[in-house]
Amino acid sequence: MGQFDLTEDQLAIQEMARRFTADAITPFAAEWDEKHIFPRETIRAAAELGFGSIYVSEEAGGIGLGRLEAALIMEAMAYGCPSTSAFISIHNMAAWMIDRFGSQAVKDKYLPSMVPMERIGSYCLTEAGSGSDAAALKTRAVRQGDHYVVTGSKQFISGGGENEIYVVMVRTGDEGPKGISCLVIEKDMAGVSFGAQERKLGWHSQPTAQVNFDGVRVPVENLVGGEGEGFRIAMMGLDGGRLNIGACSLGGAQRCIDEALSYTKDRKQFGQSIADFQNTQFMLADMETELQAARTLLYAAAVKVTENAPDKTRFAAMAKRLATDTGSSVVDRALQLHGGYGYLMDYPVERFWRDLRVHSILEGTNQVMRMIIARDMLRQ
Ligand code: FAD
Ligand code: 2MC
Repeated sequence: MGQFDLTEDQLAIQEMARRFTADAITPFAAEWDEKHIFPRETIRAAAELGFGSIYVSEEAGGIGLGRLEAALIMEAMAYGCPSTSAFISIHNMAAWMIDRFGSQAVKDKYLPSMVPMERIGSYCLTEAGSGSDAAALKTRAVRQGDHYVVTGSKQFISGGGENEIYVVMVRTGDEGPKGISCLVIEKDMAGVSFGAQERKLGWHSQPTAQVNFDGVRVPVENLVGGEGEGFRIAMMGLDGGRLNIGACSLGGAQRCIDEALSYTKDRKQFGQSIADFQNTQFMLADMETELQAARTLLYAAAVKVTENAPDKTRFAAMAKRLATDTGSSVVDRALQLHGGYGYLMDYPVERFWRDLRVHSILEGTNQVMRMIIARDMLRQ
């Protein structure tokens, strides 16, 4: 408590998210993982607390908070289930893009049902041929009268097949980032279809699938921002998404430190608790130190994104890189401290190990984060 000089309000939000997690997420997360259950009701319950619209403006029905508050909420929920927390983060990113850049018409059409997560949003950037090189995307939207006709395919879409709303980056112009626009497409529009659910190492509480568009007619009013602004909007969405993914790693790693503390105190070998070995203590000390350092950077980056600081993108990338790498490394060491039991599904650490692994890959790989950081450094 009192960390990072959090205000009374921020501490209250953190406490609310922790209580919600302890009651509604932690007791069920292992089953969601094992049986691949998508906890739609729990997600709706999170939205009742405002967690589906954390940085959507109050005018649009959101709770209008900043990115540090979002990070606190994501971190708290990830203590129970990083996969579910990250899923809610992606919805927040999609809703924010509509609120921040959409016309009044598109906001009125989608936000009233997205805020309570009656309709859940996906973010669609990646394609089979364009992952890290996102600006090379090929999904094409051709204007015909008052509609765009969209054809193409998006790969690895979180919520694909389940979610109702798809915020999709499409090509309306020439090659490169300036030819990209952002369109809201609905699950039920004619010509939308989905690939099979991907079989993944982790993130089992949420679906991932290819989303296909075959001549989908989308009203022009569904454009978010102007034509050609889609890439910048997508990247600004990711500035916040990357903080949240980093926060999910922090929360997951914190849980594994707590699990390791209690396990190493209980487990006896050579006639003593394994917590009494200096090696165990030094490992725990390093895990705690590294996690606190990553948390401090992430909270600082979150404040920069809230304040729209000129170096916000670099800080979001640094924080995502450090928090996700540190989170995975901490969880790996917590698993080691559990010995063979850490490898079993009877203990939660193996689930966190699997769930956190993808955080170094998605929302921009950690190599892409380094590219963003170094480019910004060299520009100065
Ligand atoms: P590639 O870009 O092919 O990269 C392969 C390797 O090459 C990586 O190690 C990468 O770092 C490296 N590399 C590439 N370029 C460079 C370079 N210039 N310098 C150095 N190294 C480089 N996308 C969405 O749009 N929406 C989603 O909801 C979504 N959800 C996802 C959920 C899951 C479970 C997963 C696994 C992915 C999801 N993604 C989503 C996609 C994700 O963002 C991409 O997988 C990621 O951006 C990497 O793209 P890629 O997989 O094509 O890898
Ligand atoms: N905010 C505002 N504008 C930005 C921006 C940001 N964060 N990042 C880039 N831009 C602008 C940039 O200023 C430039 O505009 P201008 O030419 O007017 O100056 C334009 O966008 C193009 O940027 P770049 O020249 O940097 O584009 P480039 O193609 O070289 O590289 C890169 C961009 C590599 C940073 C980007 O493609 C990227 O982030 N790749 C990773 C893809 C990714 O993160 N995918 C995540 C998918 S979502 C997901 O995984 C989920 C789980 C939801």
